[in-house]
Amino acid sequence: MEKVKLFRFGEPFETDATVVDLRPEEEYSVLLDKFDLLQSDSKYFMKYSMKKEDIVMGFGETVKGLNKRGSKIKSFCTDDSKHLPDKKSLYGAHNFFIITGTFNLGIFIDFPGEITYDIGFEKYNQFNIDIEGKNFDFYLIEGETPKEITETFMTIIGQSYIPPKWAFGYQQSRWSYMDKEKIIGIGKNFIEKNIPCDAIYLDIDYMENFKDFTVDNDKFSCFSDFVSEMGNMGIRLVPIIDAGVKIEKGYDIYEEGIENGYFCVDKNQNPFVAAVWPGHVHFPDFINPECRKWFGLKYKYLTDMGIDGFWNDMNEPAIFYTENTISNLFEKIDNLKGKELNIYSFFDLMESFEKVPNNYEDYKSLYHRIDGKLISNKNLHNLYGYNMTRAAGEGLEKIDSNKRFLLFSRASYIGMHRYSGIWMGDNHSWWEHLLLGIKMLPAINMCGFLYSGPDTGGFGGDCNSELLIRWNQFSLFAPLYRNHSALGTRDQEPFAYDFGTEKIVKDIIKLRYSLIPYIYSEYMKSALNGKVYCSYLMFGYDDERSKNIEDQLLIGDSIMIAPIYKENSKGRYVYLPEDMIYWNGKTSDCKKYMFLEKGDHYIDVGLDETPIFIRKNKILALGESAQNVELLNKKEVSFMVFSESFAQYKLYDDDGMTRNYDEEGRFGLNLSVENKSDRFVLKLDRGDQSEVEKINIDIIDGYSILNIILGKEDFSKNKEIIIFKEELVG
Ligand code: MIG
Repeated sequence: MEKVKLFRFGEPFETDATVVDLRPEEEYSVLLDKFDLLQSDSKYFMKYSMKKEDIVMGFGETVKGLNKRGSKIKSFCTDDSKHLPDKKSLYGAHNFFIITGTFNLGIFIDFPGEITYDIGFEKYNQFNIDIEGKNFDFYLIEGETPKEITETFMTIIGQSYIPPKWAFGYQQSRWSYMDKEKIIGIGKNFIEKNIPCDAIYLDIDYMENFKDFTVDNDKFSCFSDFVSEMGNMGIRLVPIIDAGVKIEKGYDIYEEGIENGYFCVDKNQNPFVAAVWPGHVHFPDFINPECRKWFGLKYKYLTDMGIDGFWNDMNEPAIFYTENTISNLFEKIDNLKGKELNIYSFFDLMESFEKVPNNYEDYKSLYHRIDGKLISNKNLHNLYGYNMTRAAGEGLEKIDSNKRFLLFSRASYIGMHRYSGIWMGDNHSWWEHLLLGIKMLPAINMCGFLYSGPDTGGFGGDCNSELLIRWNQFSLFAPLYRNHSALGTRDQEPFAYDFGTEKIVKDIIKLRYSLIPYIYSEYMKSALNGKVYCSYLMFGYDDERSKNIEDQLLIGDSIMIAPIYKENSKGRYVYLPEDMIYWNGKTSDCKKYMFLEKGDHYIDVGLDETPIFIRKNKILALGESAQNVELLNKKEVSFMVFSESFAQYKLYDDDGMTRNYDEEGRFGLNLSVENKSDRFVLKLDRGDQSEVEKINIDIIDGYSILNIILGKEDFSKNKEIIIFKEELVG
């Protein structure tokens, strides 16, 4: 931990973002060497002069690319469904970033209130940090590379959330699956059309009047039977839980919350009232551990009926309106009625509408009760969604301590990554948002959230066939691979288009299932060893070009991807920092491998091709696709090997359900392939609980492919298998 220095300012609120106990530095000189520090009565300001070559990266969920220079970012969890290029805040608040240039430095500001970062927006070289408070922890993390810094950071924030293996399957969602017949029909479609699918989502429509932990008895009658009926099809249901609790006499969650004082309050200590989906609601005070315990165990209502996954929504917390904001608006309208509006009063009126939801004044007047004191939400704002999801995570652990549940949240703060994943919120069916997801996933990974992904196809707006195809070709590499769309938009399931589109999307989903051995293995090794699963090229290469590339990503350790994100593209340019093997992602017919030398290339990419690059001296593992994760054939595995001199792969596996992670490699398989002038030397080591019986190896040696099939008899420990090139070629 010598690489991490903690500078403590005032008396910070305990966020539990980190898991190690560091002694704060006594001297601030190391910090003051880098930053100018200014303060007012209520705030701190930090200033850093950027050098020309400095790149500022990280910050998790933002609308920006790899390098945040030129941006303004506000760390304040916000529900805003228009992710336009100049949006300063999205749903998460992730205060970890790295400055890399003349030196490398990681910074984490553990402060749950608002922080504004001006990263050369006002002035080209000036990086200003405005912290809306005086109590926070400031971490400086040293390291040789951004990768090393990120990994050190991950050791201080603790192990990332691990979902069940089925959560790596394809998932179908839509806001407006109005009744169970609709969902059964969707499920049947997947089965009949042989499109793999592991889960269908229940959006707010399944609830009775949008009340948490209720089920609409009309449209979703006999709920547990419905859950098992879907289960028999191999499809799990994942219901949504919202932050606001409906105010309704007799509704148990409301009554218990009131009785025990679990709700956030206003300045007079009355439960704070806001309006969201259910109408008027109170917000549970998740900062209070008692409230967390109570709310977390409520998930049992649904787990008892067979549910084993959840998504937590609206937990920034999102507010449609309060009495305060809505009456201000009405007053304004009343005052203007009958008068002639000039341009100023007209636009002022228009803007007044926009100020109604998620108004900062509302967060200021929303209070948490902590140790008998009232603390405004504005000071702890970014902890709200985190603690709702922590409540769920801790509750689910109490409900079944050894079971893995699927859990992800919309709002987040670092620390929550130990309990769940996040999805990227309400994106749009725009090509720009396909690219945005590509740029965002590695930044989110850097902040500890390994389980993440975009709404594939886009949430808002209508998605056309080509966009759906290209989006799936990217999302298939994201840990969370979910197609989701909004009420009122066109249907977006793979079969809602023409037959050609359906066929292509189906093959992409099948490619995902083929790659699950690798995706799961890489995810698990990353989570268990404190590494990222998905990263920018610079995490693997130190050349100058790689430092600035954000539209090609490393997925796990063995492959690079270069998704197509422009409409009507027939291909794209890629930069290869080293020799690689290109594979077009086809598993059966038209499977194409190509040896590509280090440097720049233009690759043709047909609509049905998914560009995948096997890195030098790396091995990609894969298997056959299946209807769902449980049905994947564990007896056979394939490897694509690019061994220029020596390549090794450790295929991780485990039971996928319990928390008994396989640290010993019992379920795994190790393969190494040494490339000597006249022969390949293979070594294989199979864990004693591995079910693999047959191994299919493609050694891609420059322009030729050697195919080798190994059976059980070849598995004996430390046995070398020698294959002479002469025998095989020709
Ligand atoms: O105000 O539950 O981001 O995924 O479909 C919208 C309805 C509320 C926002 C979520 C979205 C979800 C939608 N929710």
